[in-house]
Amino acid sequence: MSIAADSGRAGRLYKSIAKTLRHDIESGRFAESEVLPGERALCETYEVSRTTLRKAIVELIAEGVLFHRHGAGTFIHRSTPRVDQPSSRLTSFTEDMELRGFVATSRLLEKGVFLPTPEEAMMLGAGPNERVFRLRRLRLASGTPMAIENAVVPLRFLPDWDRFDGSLYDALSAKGHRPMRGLQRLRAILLNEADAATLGVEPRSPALYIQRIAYLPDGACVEFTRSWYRADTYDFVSELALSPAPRKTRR
Ligand code: 16G
Repeated sequence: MSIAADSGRAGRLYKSIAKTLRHDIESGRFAESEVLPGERALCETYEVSRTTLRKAIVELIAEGVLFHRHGAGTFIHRSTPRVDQPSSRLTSFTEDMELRGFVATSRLLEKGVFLPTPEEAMMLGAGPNERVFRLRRLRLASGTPMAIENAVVPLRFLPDWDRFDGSLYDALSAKGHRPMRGLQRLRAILLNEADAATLGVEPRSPALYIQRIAYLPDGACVEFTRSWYRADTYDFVSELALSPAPRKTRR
């Protein structure tokens, strides 16, 4: 092939990768984070070279779909404001459903031990070579699909992960690693096609995306979990208390 024809093909390729990436961002493929996955992961996902990927990213930055923060990576531009909603009890799905009178069950979607992604390592405060147990499950309440959950736990807290079955919090408790404190962040999203199919709803149905980081009493991070809860079946309730009135200042 001539050099001109070859460079023409490369030009078309990066345009088509930019288009696919734009579509994936819009359909919620990267909804769990504002940071675009790393170059290596993206090159593998889209089966392209770094040069082609970088050109596609530059194009999307020019369009305002992505933006680059020096030293921090490439971010997805989301214009909708987010609200942090505090919650008061650190319960498991099994406990939550039992409290409501449902039977909690799960369908296993993925289970295994991996090296953490950069995002997982950052969230868990783990080193890049510290192995993690990854668990992706469809959670059901008396047979109704409620949520998809991706839990990541440093392997040292659950060394016999291959025997895991049932409640994650029960398994951690049995090892003396019951999470004691957590930080949770929620936002509304539209489900992508695959997750919607798993949850048995129409593509682009609304859902609550919940990210939980849970800690042990000594401050070690034991869990980083991302969940997609169906908006039509789940009410998220927060207990509120009157806080002392702010003191009036004299003018
Ligand atoms: C809840 C937690 C999730 C935790 C799971 C354990 C939310 C949003 N998430 O679903 O972080 O991993 O419970 O449930 O509440 P399990 O003990 O029933 O497996």
